[in-house]
Amino acid sequence: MNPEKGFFTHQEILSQPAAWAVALEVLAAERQVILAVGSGHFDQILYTGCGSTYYLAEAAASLTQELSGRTCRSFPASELWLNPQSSYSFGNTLLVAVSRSGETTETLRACEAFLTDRAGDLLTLSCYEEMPLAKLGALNLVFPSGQEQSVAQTRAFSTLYFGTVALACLWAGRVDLFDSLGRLPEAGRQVLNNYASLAAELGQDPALERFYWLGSGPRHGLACELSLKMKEMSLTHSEPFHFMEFRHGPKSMVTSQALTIGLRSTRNGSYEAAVLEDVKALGGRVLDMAEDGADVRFASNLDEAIRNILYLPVGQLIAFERSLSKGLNPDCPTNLDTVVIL
Ligand code: F1P
Repeated sequence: MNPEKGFFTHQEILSQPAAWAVALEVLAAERQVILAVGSGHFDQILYTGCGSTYYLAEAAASLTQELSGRTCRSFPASELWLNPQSSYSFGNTLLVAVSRSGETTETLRACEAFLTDRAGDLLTLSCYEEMPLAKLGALNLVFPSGQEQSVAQTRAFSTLYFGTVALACLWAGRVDLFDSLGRLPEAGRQVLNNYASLAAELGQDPALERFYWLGSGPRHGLACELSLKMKEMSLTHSEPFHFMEFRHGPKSMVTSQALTIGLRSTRNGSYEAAVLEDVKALGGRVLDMAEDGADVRFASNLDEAIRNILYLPVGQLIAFERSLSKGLNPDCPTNLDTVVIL
């Protein structure tokens, strides 16, 4: 008998905090090797992936540069593979490649080309140790707790992202932040428990037709990922923007059928809240997610650098609920494959 629609996706979303706790055990065990790899004299650290894991790469590059001060950039794997000259300036490079499956062709080709050119060292993060990517790096971090049945990534994304946050903390010498990662699973459970019903209400609201996701700095890549989830799971038009960019044209699209979700930071919270107020003044719907004083309130008491993962669960659940409300099956989205093999 086939499981009910969305069975796997729902389990995967709800089990993310437990997956993060298991991932932390992997990272703690590899801590010294991670420090050794990151201690190299690199001119730049590049992050790469495809689809969800490209957006993860963007979020990871932004956070790592913010914390460590090192030059960090992100590219889709297809760009590193097919347009290397216009993608990255050559120099001693640490390439961090992220892939749930570990067998996406573009990611493998990008890594193989990088190794052939001897441009530096490769570090991989993936979920299946038997897959090719987990054999290519000088260090291959594998997170089995991120494995999932569903096509659209949720638990895999957040678990792999959790891994890159830990790398950023260690490479920045922020042992304090690394040590506080252990508090994220409980903070994630609180967000899921407190806001699953709000996510269901918004996901099931037939008056909503389109979604805009606003995030800046280390949160922009996460806004892109949540927008992709809405597309993949529910076939809904959805678009991410840097927070302040929304006024420069896109806000013209605001109507009462549009929900604008803000991944609001603490650092720039007042500027970002003003954008959401502008959206409300235009008659648009708003969901404000932040550490405090928001519709979705994390109340984690964790440093802003390590709590960005908490924006993911509610956004994932909104997409999941909308998919079901449209009679779709988020476990196997239309037109999508689990892995793109060329
Ligand atoms: C990358 C990816 C996913 C996407 C779909 C197809 O997979 O593009 O991001 O949602 O599942 O594959 P991977 O390299 O992370 O396994």
